[in-house]
Amino acid sequence: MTLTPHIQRGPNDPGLENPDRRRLLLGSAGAMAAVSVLGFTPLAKAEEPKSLPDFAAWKERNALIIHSANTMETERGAIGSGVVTPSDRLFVRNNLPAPPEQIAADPDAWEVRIEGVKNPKTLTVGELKQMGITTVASVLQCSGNGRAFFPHGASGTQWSVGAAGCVLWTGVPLKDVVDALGGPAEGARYITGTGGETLPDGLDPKTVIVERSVPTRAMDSALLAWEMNDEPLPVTHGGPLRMVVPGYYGVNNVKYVKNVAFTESQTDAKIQASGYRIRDVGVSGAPDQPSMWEMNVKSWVTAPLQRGRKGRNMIYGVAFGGTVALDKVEVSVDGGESWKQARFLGPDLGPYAWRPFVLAADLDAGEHRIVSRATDAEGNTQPEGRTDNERGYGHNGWKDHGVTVAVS
Ligand SMILES: Nc1nc2c(c(=O)[nH]1)N[C@H]1C(S)=C(S)[C@@H](COP(=O)(O)O)O[C@H]1N2
Ligand SMILES: [Mo]
Repeated sequence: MTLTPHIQRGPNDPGLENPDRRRLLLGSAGAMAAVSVLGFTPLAKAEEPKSLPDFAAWKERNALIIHSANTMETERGAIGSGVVTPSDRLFVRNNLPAPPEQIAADPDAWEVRIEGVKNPKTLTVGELKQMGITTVASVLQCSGNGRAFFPHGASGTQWSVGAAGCVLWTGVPLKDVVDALGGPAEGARYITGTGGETLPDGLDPKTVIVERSVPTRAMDSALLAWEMNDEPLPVTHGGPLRMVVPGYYGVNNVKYVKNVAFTESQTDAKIQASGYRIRDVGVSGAPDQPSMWEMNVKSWVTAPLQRGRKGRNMIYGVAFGGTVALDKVEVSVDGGESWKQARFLGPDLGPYAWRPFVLAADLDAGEHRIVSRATDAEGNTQPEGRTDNERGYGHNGWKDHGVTVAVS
């Protein structure tokens, strides 16, 4: 692309003779200025090298894209062929500043209040550990994963594919806890979990608190987890205790959970009432719109991403069905004209886990658009397109998630 013919130059403009040189001299700020002359709004300031925030300093810097101090995304190429996402590569997303590390100094002493059951009770993690235990592999994915592909410029973190990972969660089945406390109270329709952050002063708590309600149909799979990937759950990911709702979008997996209540209605916290709701572009969030609960079927290619060699190429990716097991994944190396079924790789860790897949494909020299399309066991297949919506949630269209690879 050449900007030259469109730039309106003044007589003293240093770029008069050579616009490329002008851009070099001014760096990216100059390039931005040139772009805005064309009528585009620059998306971001010049890229500065960012470092990990303190609460996530233990993460693998090179595997992450740092969007902000509260939002870090896994690089598309950092997933590899693994079933389980290494903890130090997993994305991070905080709506509020993370609580201090000290909350996990004595993890067994952390308390959670269980309400809306026959016998409400406050329990420590130490006590929970005596009530039952299970390990579940589940995909943790932010509702806005794929937001960057929406052309209307949905506000929020511009996640591509990396606000997701597959994690082993260990803890007590919520059902075991509820049964021990006499079962849910009459009329309970939702499970409402409250995050343990200290709320900022001077703001209405309802507008900032992380409190989420999910339907009681999630009770049989939900757990209160104290371990992630076989290690004590780090505060970064919700330690000492997290409510995990397998197959549900990230936001429902409440970190540092301090209250779990069986309720007749959904919480009126903003994050539930108007946040995380699917609505048309330009429309405000409201309680009657669909809430981000069960995830939909989705997949994406993780390698190759840019370049391939003429001949045989191993194409890798990951796929999952949300709360439904996967049936198959197909891959196309011609942008969706023709498809071949990929092979699942590694052990099947259950319906909530993702499945890495691989397809060996012979590629001719030239550009290839590589896309993948997953189908779950109930016959739901990823659509080709996306459903535009105000906040850019739930994108599982296969077309946008493809990669263009130059083969030589
Ligand atoms: N207490 C609490 N729980 C929370 C959040 C939060 O800010 N506070 N963020 C939610 C959102 S929007 C997502 S996507 C996931 C991110 O989990 P992670 O940071 O462990 O990757 O946590 C969810 N649970
Ligand atoms: Mo999220």
